[in-house]
Amino acid sequence: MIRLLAALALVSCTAPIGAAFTVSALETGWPRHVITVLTDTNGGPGGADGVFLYDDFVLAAHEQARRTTRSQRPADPAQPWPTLVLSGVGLAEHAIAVDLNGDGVRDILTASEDNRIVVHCSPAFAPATITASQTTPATRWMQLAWTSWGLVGGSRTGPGQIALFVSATPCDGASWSRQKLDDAGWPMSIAEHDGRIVISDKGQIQICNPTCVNSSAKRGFRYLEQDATGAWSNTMIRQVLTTEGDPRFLHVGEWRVDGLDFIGLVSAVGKPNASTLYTARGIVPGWFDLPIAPPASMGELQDVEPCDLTGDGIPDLVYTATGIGEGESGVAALVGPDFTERVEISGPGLVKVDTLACSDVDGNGRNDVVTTDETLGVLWFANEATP
Ligand SMILES: [Ca+2]
Ligand SMILES: [Ca+2]
Ligand SMILES: [Ca+2]
Repeated sequence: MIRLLAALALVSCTAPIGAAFTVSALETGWPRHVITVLTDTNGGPGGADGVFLYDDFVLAAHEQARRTTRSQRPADPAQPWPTLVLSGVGLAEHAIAVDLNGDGVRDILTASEDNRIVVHCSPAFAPATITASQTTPATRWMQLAWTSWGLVGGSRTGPGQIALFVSATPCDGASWSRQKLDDAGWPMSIAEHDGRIVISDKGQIQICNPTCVNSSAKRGFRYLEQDATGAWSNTMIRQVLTTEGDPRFLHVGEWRVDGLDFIGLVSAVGKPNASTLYTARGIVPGWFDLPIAPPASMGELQDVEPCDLTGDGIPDLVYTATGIGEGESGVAALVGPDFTERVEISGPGLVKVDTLACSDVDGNGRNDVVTTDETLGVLWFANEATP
């Protein structure tokens, strides 16, 4: 661990922030653009519970509006984004896009908290509920991932579960089968990496009927792995104690530091001990933590993602928050040596921000930030520094 920390420090110190990059103040933030805003079922402004970025479009799951949206990036992304609004999804929590029927157009799958996963196949995008997702007792599907094995869903309550769904005719909702792979508490993220299914789980004790399950043993980061016989095993990478906070959205990837390759997980940990857990393995056996203090003046941490904002090729860390207090930020970043220089992205005035994604939305050579606020809708913030 000491060697890794030294390696990180060495690389960070020898890589100055791009001269054209501007560190903005909390009062100002970056220019904000609206991608999609829906009216919720109470007539109020509707944000989204998750935003997911693809090559030239953004998916968002709008729980309060009971909709999933697919917004196409226009030539000028500061102009309105043409949006396909999909109904029949109920309490939409998460959506993914994958071409299921082989026509070259990505179809859309939505995880819904009212005990269903819904598929919308091109070209009509009519909703078809995957009947195998309608469990007894009911469960709340929170997360989806398209993997080498098929569709993996994660749910909470009922009790929660991690399940694999497969179908030879996936546009037919009745054709899918479900195989439970593991119990779950409150899945926040599911990702395939290196032949495994990696999960972040809040693991809260669930109110469920008829059986209540104390899922605290699932709190943290773990992976599921299939052996040669087809059986699935469950390995805890890093348990997160209640005294540490809640594991939130997880990002898993590989990166190179000082010429060495690492596999790493990064996740925000919410209250009480708000922190960033950068869990890595590489030059030493096993997994270990690289805790990083998050940006000051934010609400409760929700997401953190490695993303190069400064243009030097070295990932910076971008954060979102919920429970944002007056004068606090909802989106901010840490850049520079050892992630110590704070960059304001949203400015104050946001309420509850969810997942984030990085992409050069406007093509100016710098990564921008796409996210959603509960009241302002699906947004992107322009990184206007010139490369
Ligand atoms: Ca398709
Ligand atoms: Ca950078
Ligand atoms: Ca840009």
